[in-house]
Amino acid sequence: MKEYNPSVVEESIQAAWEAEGANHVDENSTKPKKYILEMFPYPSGDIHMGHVSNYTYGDCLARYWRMCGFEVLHPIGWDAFGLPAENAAIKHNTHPSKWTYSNIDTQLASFKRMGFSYDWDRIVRTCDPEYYKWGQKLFLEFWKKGLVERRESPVNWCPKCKTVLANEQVTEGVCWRCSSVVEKRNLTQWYFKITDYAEELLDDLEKLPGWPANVKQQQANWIGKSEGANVDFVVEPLDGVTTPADGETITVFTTRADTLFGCSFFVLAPEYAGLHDLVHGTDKESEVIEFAEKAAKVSAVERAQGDHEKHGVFTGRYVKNPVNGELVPVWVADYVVADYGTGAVMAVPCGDQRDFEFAKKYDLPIIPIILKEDDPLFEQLHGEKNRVVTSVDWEQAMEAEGVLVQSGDFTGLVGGKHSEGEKKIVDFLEEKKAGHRTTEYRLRDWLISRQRYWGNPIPAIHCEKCGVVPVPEKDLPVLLPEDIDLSNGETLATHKSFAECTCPVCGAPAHRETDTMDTFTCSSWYYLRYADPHNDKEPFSPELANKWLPVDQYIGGIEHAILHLLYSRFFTKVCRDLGMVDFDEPFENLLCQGMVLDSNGEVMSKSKGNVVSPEEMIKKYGADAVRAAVLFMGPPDKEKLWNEDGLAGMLKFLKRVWRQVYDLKGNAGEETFFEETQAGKAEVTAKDLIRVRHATVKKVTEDFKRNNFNTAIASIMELSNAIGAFLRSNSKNLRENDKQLKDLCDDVAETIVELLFPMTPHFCDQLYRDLIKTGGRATEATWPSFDEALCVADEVEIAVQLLGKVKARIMIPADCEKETAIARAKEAISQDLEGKTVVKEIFVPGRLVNVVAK
Ligand code: ANZ
Ligand code: ZN
Repeated sequence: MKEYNPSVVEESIQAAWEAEGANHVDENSTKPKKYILEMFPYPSGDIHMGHVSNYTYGDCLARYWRMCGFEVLHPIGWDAFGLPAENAAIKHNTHPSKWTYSNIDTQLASFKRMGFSYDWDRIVRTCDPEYYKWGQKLFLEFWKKGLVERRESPVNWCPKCKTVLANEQVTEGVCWRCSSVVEKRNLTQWYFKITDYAEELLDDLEKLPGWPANVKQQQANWIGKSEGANVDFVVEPLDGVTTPADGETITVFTTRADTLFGCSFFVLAPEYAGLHDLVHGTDKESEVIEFAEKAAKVSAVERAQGDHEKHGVFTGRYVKNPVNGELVPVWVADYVVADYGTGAVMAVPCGDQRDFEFAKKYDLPIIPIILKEDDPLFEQLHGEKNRVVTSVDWEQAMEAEGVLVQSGDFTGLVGGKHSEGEKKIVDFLEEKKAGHRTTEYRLRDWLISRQRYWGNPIPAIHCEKCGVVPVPEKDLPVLLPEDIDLSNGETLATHKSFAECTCPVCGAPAHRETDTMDTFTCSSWYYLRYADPHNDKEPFSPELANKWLPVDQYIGGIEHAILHLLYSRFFTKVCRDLGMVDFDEPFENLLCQGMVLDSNGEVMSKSKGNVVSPEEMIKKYGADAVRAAVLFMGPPDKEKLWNEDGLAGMLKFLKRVWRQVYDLKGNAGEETFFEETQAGKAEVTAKDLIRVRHATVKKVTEDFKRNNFNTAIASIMELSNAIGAFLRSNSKNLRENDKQLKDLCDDVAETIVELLFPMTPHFCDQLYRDLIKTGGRATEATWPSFDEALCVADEVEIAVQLLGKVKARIMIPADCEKETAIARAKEAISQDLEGKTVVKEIFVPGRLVNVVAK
């Protein structure tokens, strides 16, 4: 076939791959392994351009590494549980499984149409009982290990999704999925104790040099390690009333123990457990309790934001400051978070902006105990151990480092986070047994139960006598019942035959747990299952997991920087501690792809009507042109602007390469394609072509190692330009059947086809089978090698300009000095320069000399 016709080529090559079982992983292979993985899709409907770019990057790498002699595991599957299926089912009166499986079929067909080289025998769908059974088994293992807990606490409830959410699924107070404002509810829920791994999850980020720095930073911030101290304050008894809190200790967490002498009040979170005891029977009781109930509704997120108006009320109680015995008034306020530290704060308005604003509002003293040397008060208070200034009228708190003043024996020390002052005061507290060093993490346990149908059932049973007991392993999986009428409001909890069961311990009638697991539990270990997808004895064999993992290159969206990636790291560490794997981190290298935006830089969305349909583009230009154009749009981690012209251009480029390969292989016969275009360009000799060929292979190889697919394509385009010029310059010799030239042509044809293969596989495989190696397959070709010595240009062509106009082209040594280049250039245009005076010469190495003359 002389003209490239994408649809014909792609159809026939895809049929060939299907028949040949291409990309099937050989478990017995002795080659070194690579595991290339893209985050598996959610089966939401048709594929979109974001899918196309994400999976094309992965496919390109998988194909590249296969060519480099690796046995490559490149699997695909579906993250198939989740709320959209349930909502769609309710809306269209169908079953979530029907909706899900039909969307999977559609996406699968599109992936095949794109020519992605997955091992189709390893498909994992998280809603298949063969998969979720093992998720339940892992749950039971986690439970045995003490990593599962049921507890009552205030949780995030999304009123629209009608389910609780993990902290990670609430951004600035709204649901990650539907953007409804999340409410706080006190509920008993299931948790994974991810906090047991907080320290390791933070420390091991250092073991991930192949991850983008911003993702690691986001994880570190989310885990939020704070080193500080717990400080004990004792509740002062009241005159006249006795309360359960008298003489009891209230502990605060502080990172700034150095500021203890500036503590002018004390604040408890509205949910603080000991609050009732504190005010019980006092005349403040009803006022405080009423306030606390109202304030508890301010979400944790808002409290942490610091910019909302703070409210508080005095409890009437005092606690004793352990460093100076001073009595400090205790307040309740809505800017203290219940589940951070101890839920109690020693307020130091001179050093903390939130305390400062609260002090201003309620007219509490702002005691200056830390000063900068240029502070107007410094002169007076420098070295002053006693409190002589009791309050200041500052504009804001001083949050940076400074020198401690009015701080007893600690006066004069440097104060601040991790400062000498802080160390000395904590030492003092430890000696006095009034405090100790401690570390706090912002990370909370992972709330995994969801009150929704379309998820993995939590394998537990509630028995009146035996309590909450695990479903015995032999009874796994706990199957989701098929017969459920969601549109009539039926849930697992109201589904009788599901919810009613017998206790596996005592045999009494019992109640099955009707919560399902957060779908993020399903996506936290699917990459392990791919190593052993059909195992019906265990989630995966440790041997196979250890063989294939860690994933060498993981590719996905930046939106998973915290959620999925953190949870997966946690699962891997637990599996390691369960003896199931012997590595610490699941993903060695991470590529976060940038979004594909429309040509105006806007997010593509159905509501905006600016969605580009991959299927339509494939029809118009072919899958290969779509793949190459997407790769060519820019660096993978940057945002990309969609431009259909790029597709047309890419198709044109492929057509040209197609003809060039025919020409190079001497198959053009009489009606040759030898290019006539580009008059005025320099000759390209055999020697030049050899150099470009080697230099291109070198460049593309380097580009692939850094995932720079766009520049790789640019280099291949330059190679094609050189081929075109070479064919034209040598058309006569080529027709004369020169043996040496013929060998060169063969080599260059094979090289360009192989270089392009990871990006445009159908196109290349067709050329390969037809022309490069009759009967061969590009899927079995090896990556071309290069000779370093042949990559260097000994001579380069540069343009010689006079006042910016090209007057001549000359060849100069590639490493030519500026002076020599200018001299040679002037020589070449000596006629034009006659009678003129040269004012300036500009030399751009490898490109041009511009002479300015009058
Ligand atoms: C006294 C103090 C003085 C503080 C000062 C800061 C500056 P990070 O670094 O984020 O860990 N804090 C402690 N528990 C809190 C809670 N449950 N809700 C709101 N705030 C809380 O923050 C630690 C600091 O946050 C602690 O140190 C405490 O205020 C406050 F000049 O103690 B600090
Ligand atoms: Zn029982």
